[in-house]
Amino acid sequence: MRTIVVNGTVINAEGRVAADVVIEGERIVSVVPRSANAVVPGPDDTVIDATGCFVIPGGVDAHVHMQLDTGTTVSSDSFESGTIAAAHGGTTTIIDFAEQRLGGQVLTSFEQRFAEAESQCVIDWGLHQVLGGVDAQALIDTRSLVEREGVASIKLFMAYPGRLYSDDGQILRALQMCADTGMMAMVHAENGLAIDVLIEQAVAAGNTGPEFHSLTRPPELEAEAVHRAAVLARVAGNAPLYIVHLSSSHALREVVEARSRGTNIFAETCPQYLHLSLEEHLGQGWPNGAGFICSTPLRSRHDHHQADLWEGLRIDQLAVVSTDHCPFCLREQKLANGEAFNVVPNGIGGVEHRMDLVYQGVVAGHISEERWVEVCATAPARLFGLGAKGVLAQGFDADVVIYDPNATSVIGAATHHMNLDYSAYEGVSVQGGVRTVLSRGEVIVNNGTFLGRVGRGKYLRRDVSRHIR
Ligand code: DUC
Ligand code: ZN
Ligand code: ZN
Repeated sequence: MRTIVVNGTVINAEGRVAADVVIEGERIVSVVPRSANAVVPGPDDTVIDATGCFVIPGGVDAHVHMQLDTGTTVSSDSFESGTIAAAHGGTTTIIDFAEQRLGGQVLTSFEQRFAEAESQCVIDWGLHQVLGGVDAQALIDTRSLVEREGVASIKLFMAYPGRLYSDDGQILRALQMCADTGMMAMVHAENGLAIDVLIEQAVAAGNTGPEFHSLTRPPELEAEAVHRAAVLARVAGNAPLYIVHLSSSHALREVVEARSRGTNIFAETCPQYLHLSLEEHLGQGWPNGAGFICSTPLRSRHDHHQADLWEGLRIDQLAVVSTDHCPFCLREQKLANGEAFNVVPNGIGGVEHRMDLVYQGVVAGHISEERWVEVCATAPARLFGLGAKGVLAQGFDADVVIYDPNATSVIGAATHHMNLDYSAYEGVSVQGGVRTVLSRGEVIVNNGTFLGRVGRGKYLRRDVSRHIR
């Protein structure tokens, strides 16, 4: 018995074709152009009509934080609710993080996180390994994770001194390991020591409104950290380097400069930096401004950051759009410690709306449909060693999204599926929308109804990517 998606326009990163997609079990067995011999469904075949729609690979969100324990609170989406929301939005793979903290064990942190996710995910999932305390044992253990658990990427922090921060020496050692193994080093690039001084000074001066979250994390300190990370990656032997949540023109320029020197550097941006701004959103004052506190922060709309990021996506200066989904409810969590920017947990929820929000860049003429597919699915799959994801072609997993370019909707907390009492995108009108989502051949969402099963998501062992050298 087969499932055949007929009459749609199949869009891959490489191009588009009027074609039918034939699925057997969990895999795509053929993509048949309709100019060739028509696919004739058999009596046992399930036929899904995609007339008027795009047929695209399921989205791959390479940066999410489900039920992340910050020490004072836990991000509000569980692996269950967060992956159901992702599925509604056309994302069929997430990569979350196991987090080793200072003094903690890498392998224990991986096992704990694995156990949390395993029984809950409704879509396929993987884990990056955060190193919050780089020492000799942590590096030995992390090296072993590639073979042992299929973990092909680490994450390091240049921000958050005293918590997750690594100094330059620690970063260099970790990058040397990445150069040696081929693991991808994801880096939160902000100069955390300088930022902490600015935060202390702002608080001492009584400047505690939400906008000071952004004003104490200026784009220059993001760019400086990107530059430093790139230099360290080169010195380490050209380690594969991936800058997470890049938010500013300044940081983008450093990525471009480093690439021109042959640095093995990639970067992602996130929907919040493409759509939201310091003035309109973070600058709303209390309580709503708290909902826009995330790091890296939202940038000023007066400074061309958004235009530069869209252009960077168009011309492949930026490789990926991930969400950095890290939701906290507004009243019970964001504001639990009071109204001061420095006590608000950092993060925005958006795993459900990434495909739609990036598609608005297609509607506005910033990027093509092919590039939309590439930055949301194909590129993250390639960069993070997901060989069966991100492409609609024979042999790939049948993660297939039927996307109606003529659908319209308005984003809002009343209708979204995330476990979050507000939406950073409340009231945003969206053109285009997900109609049907298949994960490994199984319809898990159809016309807004979730049809999957909790725990059906498969852990994805990843290999070091062949595409990053
Ligand atoms: N960085 C992340 O990548 N996620 C949440 C908060 C942060 O600072
Ligand atoms: Zn970060
Ligand atoms: Zn993150």
